[in-house]
Amino acid sequence: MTDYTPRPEDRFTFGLWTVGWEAQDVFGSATRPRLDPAYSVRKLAEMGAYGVTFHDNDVFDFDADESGRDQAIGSFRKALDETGLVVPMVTTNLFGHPVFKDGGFTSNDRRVRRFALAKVARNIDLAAELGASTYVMWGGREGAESSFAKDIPAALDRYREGVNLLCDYVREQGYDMRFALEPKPNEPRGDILLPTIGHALAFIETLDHPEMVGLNPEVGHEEMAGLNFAAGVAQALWHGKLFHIDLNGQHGPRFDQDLRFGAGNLRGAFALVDLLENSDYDGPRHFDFKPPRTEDEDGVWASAAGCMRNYLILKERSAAFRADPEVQAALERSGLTELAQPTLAEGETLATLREEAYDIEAMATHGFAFEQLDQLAMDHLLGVR
Ligand code: GLT
Ligand code: MN
Ligand code: MN
Repeated sequence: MTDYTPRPEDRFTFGLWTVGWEAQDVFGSATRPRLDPAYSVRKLAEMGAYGVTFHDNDVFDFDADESGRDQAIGSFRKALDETGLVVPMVTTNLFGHPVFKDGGFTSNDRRVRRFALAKVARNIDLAAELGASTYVMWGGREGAESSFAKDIPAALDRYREGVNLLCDYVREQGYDMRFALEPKPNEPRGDILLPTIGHALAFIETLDHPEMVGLNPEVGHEEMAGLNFAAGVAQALWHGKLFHIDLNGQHGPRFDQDLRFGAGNLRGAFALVDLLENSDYDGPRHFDFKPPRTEDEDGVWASAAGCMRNYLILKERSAAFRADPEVQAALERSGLTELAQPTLAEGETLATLREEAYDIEAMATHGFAFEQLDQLAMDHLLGVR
């Protein structure tokens, strides 16, 4: 039993843009003032976080001159040094400025594509300087509203060209860094390229250095597409491609809610924590949420604390679930051990199977007891076991 107090060893990280979101949306202006990145760093450190992540323009403005940029980075770094917070991941803002209205790597305007790549390369230098080992690419503006506005194969060629160039750059510089693509089906574009984990996994295999590129899947993004996030993450792990993860909450297929982790689909969150905690993923537990527009600054920190608390509660629930002898018996009864066995035994062939006598009646009437197993999971999640 724990008191659910987050500690740096829990490896909880937050994007500066999450707690720092001023809460402007499509229908209304900001409801909160801007937070100084150094202030957010100190606040998150006090709360037990391990690190922070950022887009270039979360730290310095898009149009900052050299001295403005240096000053902003300096004050941010000072807060990192004072608190011991680390920066495991960095990313680029290729979506906010009007220049990126048709995307960065895949804009129909070649000048924009060239500028976007230069912007990323420059920020990769900063990421390396700060010790980040993961560089996220969320192509939120890489897409279209009209099927006739984007030649998808050509856009994917340009996407691949961009990622290949940046992989080469990281190799040339000798940086210890990998890229993580973040899929999303739509919003802000009507349709976004690489919309799901599956699309992104297939794209990665076409790259010059597929080993340098993995995924940064986000709970809400897969659920917006009606997909089971834990199942997608399990497949990403199976491919060795879970490089990073964005944790948040979502109520099914609708706009991207970015709720605090645990809100929305709680059963999905339980399955996810159970998966992560029993996997070999040892990267940060990164929260990419947006404290709702109704909240003042206290609400922002309450929301951030809730993300970590919910993760720790679910982690404890998962450990109790796995340790329960009745659960272990139920897993056995449901055939989980059997599924782990190869279908053919040593020396057998398809011919062996064709000659085998099958008791079809026994197989057809055999119950899998998945309901008993699922109810045990539910009991543990609800804290009654
Ligand atoms: C943006 C988006 C997130 C991405 C961030 C990385 S920015 O807030 O909604 O899902 O992870 O670019
Ligand atoms: Mn995200
Ligand atoms: Mn999101």
